[in-house]
Amino acid sequence: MKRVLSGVQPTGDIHIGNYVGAMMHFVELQQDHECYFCIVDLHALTVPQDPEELRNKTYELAGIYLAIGLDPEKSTIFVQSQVSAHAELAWLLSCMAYFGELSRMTQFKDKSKGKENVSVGLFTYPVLMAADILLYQADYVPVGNDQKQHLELTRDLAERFNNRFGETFVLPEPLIADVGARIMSLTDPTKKMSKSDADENGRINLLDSPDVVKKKIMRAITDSESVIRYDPENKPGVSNLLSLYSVMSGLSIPDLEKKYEGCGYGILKKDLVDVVNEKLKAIQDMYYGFSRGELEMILRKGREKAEAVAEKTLHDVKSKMGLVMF
Ligand code: AQP
Repeated sequence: MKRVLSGVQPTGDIHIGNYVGAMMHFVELQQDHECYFCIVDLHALTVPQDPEELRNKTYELAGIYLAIGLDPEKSTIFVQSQVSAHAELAWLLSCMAYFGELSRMTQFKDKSKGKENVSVGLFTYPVLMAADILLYQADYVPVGNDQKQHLELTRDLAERFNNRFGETFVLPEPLIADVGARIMSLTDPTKKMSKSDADENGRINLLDSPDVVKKKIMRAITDSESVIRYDPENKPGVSNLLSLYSVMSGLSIPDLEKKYEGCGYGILKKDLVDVVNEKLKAIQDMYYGFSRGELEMILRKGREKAEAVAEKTLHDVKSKMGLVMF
């Protein structure tokens, strides 16, 4: 069975972009793949976090993983920092990664722009991500479009290691959806929907109430043409709504264009509110049913399963690199 690994940071509010770009695919993949899904709290530390908030968000994300349909009997769900092999392999790989290649990562450039004290962790973030993936010998990594460059770096590092020390790592392939891999902000459809965007109205959070969802979608930026057509370059706002609608409803974009031919944006938005709220209700009904004790039990089991696989890879890597093993 092919292996899958992916992770989400327990920061901010998990939004519909995270869901349609990555998380909803986790649920499909667990049916016929050996899946590992982690809560990447070490990645969250690359920018300042409030300790109590980070812990709460970690439990929240565990609950969301289960609420969207991840089944702990099928998928291994765990917290990254609880499997120390992630940090260890990240160090070993960082000794093989080049300063120049990390400097070219666009996410680092975006997140460090204009900031004075940028952590070294933010710079080496993609190496930790490579360690997450390579430890589990993952064949596939379902991610949103923004992670494509990091995946390429992961493959480069794996290849470099294999060439120098012999076949060790599987070269992972990104799984990036055709529709929904880059959901844009509702208030500025030229930038991606993001947890760290100060403008709350730009994103729909998975735990938003129906009224809040309605307000955000009805206020979403469109254009003055009033024609419902998928054209991301000239009509980024409407195209973004169509992408969301398509992924959430299962209807294709051409079908939606046909359905709303001659209609105004208001009708499209109103229907999208219903589609989104129906989906979020199902997630929220599940989410609020888990106790912290139940979540801890699932995460503890996940840690044990993940650790067994990760330790095996780490042992092999250390031995090949010439570290003393006894
Ligand atoms: N707007 C998006 N559209 C589609 N997919 C997206 N992802 C993120 N934003 C979008 C995908 O969600 C997964 C989890 O993301 P993450 O927690 O690792 O952090 P991120 O990519 O940095 O996401 P955010 O929401 O933009 O957070 P901040 O603001 O903290 O940077 C990933 O697979 C990602 O591709």
